[in-house]
Amino acid sequence: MRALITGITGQDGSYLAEFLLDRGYEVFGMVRRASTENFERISHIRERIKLAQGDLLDPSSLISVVRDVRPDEIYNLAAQSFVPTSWAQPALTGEFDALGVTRLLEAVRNVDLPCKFYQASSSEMFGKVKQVPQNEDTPFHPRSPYGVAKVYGHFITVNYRESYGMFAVSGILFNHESPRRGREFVSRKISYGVARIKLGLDRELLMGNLDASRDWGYAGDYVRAMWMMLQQPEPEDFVIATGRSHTVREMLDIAFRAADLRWEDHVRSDPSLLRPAEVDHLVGDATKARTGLGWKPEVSFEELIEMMVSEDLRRLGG
Ligand code: NDP
Ligand code: GDR
Repeated sequence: MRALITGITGQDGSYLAEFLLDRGYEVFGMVRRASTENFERISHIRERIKLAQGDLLDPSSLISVVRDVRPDEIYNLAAQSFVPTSWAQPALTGEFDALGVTRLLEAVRNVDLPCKFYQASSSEMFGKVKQVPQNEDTPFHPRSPYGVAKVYGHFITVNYRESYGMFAVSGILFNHESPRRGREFVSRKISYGVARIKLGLDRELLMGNLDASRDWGYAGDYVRAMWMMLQQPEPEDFVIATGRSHTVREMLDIAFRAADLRWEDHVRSDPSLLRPAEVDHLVGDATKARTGLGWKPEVSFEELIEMMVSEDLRRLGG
């Protein structure tokens, strides 16, 4: 089997590549040109994967990649994935996260390849939630340009399935983290901040909304669900979540305690980190994935945060 992963240099791309290599897949990753290579997360598997140049903005590059690689499965993980940036760069976010999906689906059609297609949809589509917990039937009300773009990406995937009979599925994944998470996201910002404070490199950590609550899981568990969705007899969409929600405050508590510190002694509020419109509370209902795919998360919230703190301490030499 041959898989093509867009966004292979990101958090999920690197875990998914490892997962597929372990299953004997030939793994190709699509990477975009940057002035400096950003292959840190895939350096340990660099010799076992093949890379092809392409950009979600550039239709002909997508056609070339799909035509040259001829994958059995495509995982479209590439995106502008940081929610605050989507207010600063709303049109670019829409180009990547919305129209980029159409461009890639069109490339598959253009090459006329009978491959399976996975789209990385997001719990941010639920936004101002209409129902608690959220499942595959919960209506969307996105609260950021990112969420809006992801709703487009979600429905264009559904539409290509319905219009052309493609095996195209959308995984609605709730937040998932790991030691490879970008340092701008809240979990890694905290784990990295705790490690720096513990080692005397910093004294305080500036934070935004501590009341926001999310359903946080471990990225390694979530990439397994992506693959499972493409092994089903029929293409269907699934919510992937732990079913438990925690506040940012609880995350701070666990992370600082893991380093024998008290968050109240170090965290300061920075109003500039508050978002123009916030998603207050997300919690997913992954019953369909549990019964239909046989998927369940293995790593708990506490284990996840402790793992991230301990890995950042190790990296910083603590
Ligand atoms: P990351 O931000 O870690 O990775 C994003 C990847 O997309 C990087 O490899 C990046 O490449 C690539 N990329 C960005 N723009 C383009 C472009 N124009 N052309 C080609 N590649 C591009 O994201 P995650 O791994 O955390 O998330 C993977 C996907 O899942 C994203 O679509 C995200 O929106 C979605 N998602 C993530 C969740 C999470 O909690 N992590 C939850 C739900 C959905 P480069 O290295 O060059 O920047
Ligand atoms: P999110 O993740 O926006 O949910 O999107 P993020 O970790 O950025 O924020 C989670 C919550 O924490 C609050 N918060 C802070 N966030 C950041 N980044 N920095 C802070 O200092 C801070 N203080 C409080 C936020 O307000 C928010 O409520 C992630 C991304 O991976 C998306 O690509 C993905 O689709 C969704 O998860 C599901």
